[in-house]
Amino acid sequence: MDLLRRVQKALALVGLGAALASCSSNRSDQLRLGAGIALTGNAGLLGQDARTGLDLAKLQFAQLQPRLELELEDTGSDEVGATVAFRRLINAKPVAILGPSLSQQGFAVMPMADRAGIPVIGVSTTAPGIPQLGPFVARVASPVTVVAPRSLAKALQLNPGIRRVAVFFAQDDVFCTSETQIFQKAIRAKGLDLVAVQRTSVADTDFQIPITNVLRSRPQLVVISALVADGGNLVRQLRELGYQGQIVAGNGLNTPNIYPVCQKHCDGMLITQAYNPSLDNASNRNLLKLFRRGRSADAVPPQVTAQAYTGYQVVHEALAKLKGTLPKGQSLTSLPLADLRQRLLKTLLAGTYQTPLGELRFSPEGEVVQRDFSVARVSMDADGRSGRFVLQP
Ligand code: 1QQ
Repeated sequence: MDLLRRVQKALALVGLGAALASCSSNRSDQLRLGAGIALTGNAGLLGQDARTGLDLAKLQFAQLQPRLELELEDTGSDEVGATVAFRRLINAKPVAILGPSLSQQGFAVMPMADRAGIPVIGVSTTAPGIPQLGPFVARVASPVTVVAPRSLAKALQLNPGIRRVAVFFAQDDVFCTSETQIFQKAIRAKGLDLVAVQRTSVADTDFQIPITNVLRSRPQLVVISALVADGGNLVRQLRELGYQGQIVAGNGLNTPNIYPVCQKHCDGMLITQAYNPSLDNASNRNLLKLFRRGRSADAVPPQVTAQAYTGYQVVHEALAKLKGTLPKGQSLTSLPLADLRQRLLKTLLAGTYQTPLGELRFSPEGEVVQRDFSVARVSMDADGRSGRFVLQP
């Protein structure tokens, strides 16, 4: 018997054992947290950022109660892969699930978790309608309705002469089709001329013909709603075919993993950010410290890394808070799982969180309420391989 047990036993004799037991590390409060993320396919470059965030959160919260065991499944980048991954995750009986990466997948699989009574928290699903998929659905990624217009406004502020705007959008991705609607509405609201609306596909790699068509309309600003691989190629080919105007990129291109795709041609793109690495709060300081281990001292996490970290953090904090409401000595795992999930959802939605994304809370529907956003300009180094997202004043 180790020393702690001896002391507990002795105290039990005088009725203090239960109190001490609840202060000591409680192994029975190990809970499973599922995550379904696109690690492969055309959103894999975004999903890798999410995996980094989950790995760092796992490190950050490893020593804190309750202990979370992360069960990560690769959803691929389509609905079929996401359905297989979510079936596995649901069978693993997690307390909650983070993900999936894409709204296109979310509309297919978040209702599965919802029907199973499992809180499911989107960490990068930004299309309108996600929180409304069911009572157990929430997200920490701010909706594109809030995010998209900011980069357009910044482009006009930096280039006040812009009148002629063209948009490209991937027609086979629900996030891209909703984002372009928001961009197009904002373009019209600002009295600009929408000179071309060009459909593409997330599977496209060659954009010569659509670009040639669009450039005939002589746009001064091109706004792109696509995912990383197709969007990055589109940016590169736009420049190679001679386009010199401003480019505004949507959230699907919001990762430094785009650098190898559009290389030096990524330079100058504007993208709204729901994460500001210079935010000075404890949670962001922890994230930066962990992220910089093994990287340069000024390395900054991508937005999706911060969002995935935040998803893990809010679940952990809500569980810890819930644990605090239980009678002394009772563990979370002593609750029936369905009850635990329901109480987690209620606690999660009622909380306010200090996260790397700033202060967050949720609407009763599970929509995230976030205050702070910025717009970044991509600045590529001379080698055309590395670069930075530079926040604009
Ligand atoms: C969505 C998104 C993705 C493009 C980000 C990973 O915002 O699908 O809703």
